[in-house]
Amino acid sequence: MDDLVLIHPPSVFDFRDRRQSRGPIAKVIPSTEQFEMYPLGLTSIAAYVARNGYRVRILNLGRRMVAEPAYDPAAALRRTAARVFGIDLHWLPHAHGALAVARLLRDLHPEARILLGGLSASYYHVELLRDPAVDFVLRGDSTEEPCRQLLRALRLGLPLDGVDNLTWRRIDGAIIANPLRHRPADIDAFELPAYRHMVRASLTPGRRADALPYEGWWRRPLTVLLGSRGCVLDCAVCGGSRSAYAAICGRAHPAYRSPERLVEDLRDIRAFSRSPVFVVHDPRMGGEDRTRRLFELLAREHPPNELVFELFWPAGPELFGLIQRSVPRWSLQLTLDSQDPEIRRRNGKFDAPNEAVEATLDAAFAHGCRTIDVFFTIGLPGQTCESALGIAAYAERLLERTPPGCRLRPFVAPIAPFLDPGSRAFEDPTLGYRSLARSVEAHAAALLEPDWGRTLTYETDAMTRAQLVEATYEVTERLNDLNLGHGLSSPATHATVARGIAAARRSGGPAATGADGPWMFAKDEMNWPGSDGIRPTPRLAWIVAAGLVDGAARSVARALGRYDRHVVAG
Ligand code: B12
Repeated sequence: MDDLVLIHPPSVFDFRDRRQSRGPIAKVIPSTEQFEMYPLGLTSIAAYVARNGYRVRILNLGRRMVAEPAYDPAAALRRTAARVFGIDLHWLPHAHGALAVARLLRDLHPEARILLGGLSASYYHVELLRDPAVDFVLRGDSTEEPCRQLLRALRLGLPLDGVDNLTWRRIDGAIIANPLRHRPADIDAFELPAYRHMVRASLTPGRRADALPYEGWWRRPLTVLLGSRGCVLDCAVCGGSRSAYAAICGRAHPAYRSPERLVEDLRDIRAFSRSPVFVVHDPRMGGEDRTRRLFELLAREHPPNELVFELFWPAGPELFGLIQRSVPRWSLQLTLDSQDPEIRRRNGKFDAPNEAVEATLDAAFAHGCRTIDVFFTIGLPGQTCESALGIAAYAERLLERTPPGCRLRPFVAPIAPFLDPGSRAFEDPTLGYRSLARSVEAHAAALLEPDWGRTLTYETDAMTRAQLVEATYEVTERLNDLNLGHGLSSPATHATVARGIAAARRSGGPAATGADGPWMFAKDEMNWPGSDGIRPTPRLAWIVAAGLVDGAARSVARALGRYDRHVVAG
């Protein structure tokens, strides 16, 4: 029996029995509308507790249900034996799936303990504990060590009040929230994400189908470098912002991964992937010294993978020169949100005039940047219909001024399906949002609505839900035309997107766009050139071999009762 099985649920547990039109809610990510990509943190938890001798595995139930129509989740869960089942409720769009899986497991395995975790579970820990299907929530952005503490306490029968960050139910029914003590400033000690663990698990016969992060991961592995936990910005609509992290994770400032450790992570990625690597958060976030050091190390590394950086504020020749000297192939992602600087200021990202935005784009291209993805958002504070529609004209301007041979791709997405709990937009009524769901249960119920307009759980003082939906269609249509006109998408994709939007508009009802119809770009066109997947390398062979040796040593130690000696680094 495993000590811990970490389960990633689909968004809606019985989605296969429903006809729902989810519109654009998952069109800019590798997942389908079931959000079947699991939080990468599951791998760092699994790697950490495994290193301490516990038997742990990941079961991506969502992916299996999406990919295999005959897969029976109830039968699979019945066969799965574990002392503790950990279910992620990281993204709130899993509210329905996570609770349904918890309740099913409670029925199937009444003796097992059920643990939830992730940002949304942390926010809603007390409500979740009121559900008899939930025994524990581990709060915060760093639950690797608290998870070990919990497994240890359960194994040895120790009191639960000693487990950091744990919310639990006392024998008399009282809900106890232990202090959020574990908020490590040093995040170098964890494998983050634990690619070695991921690769080993997805190469292990019998485990592979359960362990894949999403369909097609081996062909096109999306990999990221996670430079920090927490963010310096306080964007109104983000549940991972400075104030949201302070409230939910007790973290007032980001914790940074050292440039040395990030380069080590990159080596692990290179061991199996030649696909582009996404560097999450603006690389300048930790200050000038850290930025210089990172690029100094990258210059020595000379990574063959394309690196894709995010920018949160304007940049110029200084940063781009540094990147150009260090990274042979690089691109940018820029969440500009709106063409209106006043709306950007209110939200808190790219708070700068449009001249500064355009100078940034020019300088990036001048320094060899290959592609710039510009993301626009619908549903921002203070954004009217007119302003939302203005996105298309500005996208056109940016496309027109892109130098020949350079590639800029505009994207638009509504804030959907939910406002992030903990974000200023969710918490502060003066920002102009009316939220139509406050509890986990209300969000779970919203996920059962037949169309995405009715799943939206908010409107703003400038736009109703119907207007948010219509503005999304209109801007998407305009961008669809622009993309075709600028050679960014194929005529076939253009025609399918146009048909999908027209059908969605006409019916406003279920299944109008089809579960997986393309939106703006086909998922294939969104893939970066060079996304050609896996490559076996000596380092990969070494990672696999070291894993086998390690696993054998752990089994022996465990058989001798010698485990959990609080091993931190691997
Ligand atoms: C990187 C990232 C992504 C990556 C995903 C990478 C991945 N697979 O994890 C991409 C770009 C694909 C993405 C997509 C989405 N994201 Co995102 N993402 C982030 C970002 C920028 C950083 C997250 C991070 O640092 N993770 C670090 C890893 C190591 O930790 P972790 O995975 O969070 O896990 C730790 C804890 O959360 C916890 N934990 C997690 N699960 C579990 C389970 C158990 C049992 C336990 C005990 C603990 C636990 O312990 C882990 C280890 O300590 C945050 C913003 C921010 N600043 O935080 C938004 C954020 C998390 N995303 C968000 C959203 C809404 C989404 C989308 C739903 C958006 C959409 N509509 O498309 C999708 C969902 C994707 C899917 N499942 O298919 C919101 C979540 C708000 C909320 N509470 O619901 C955030 C806060 C902000 C935002 N709006 O972007 N995202």
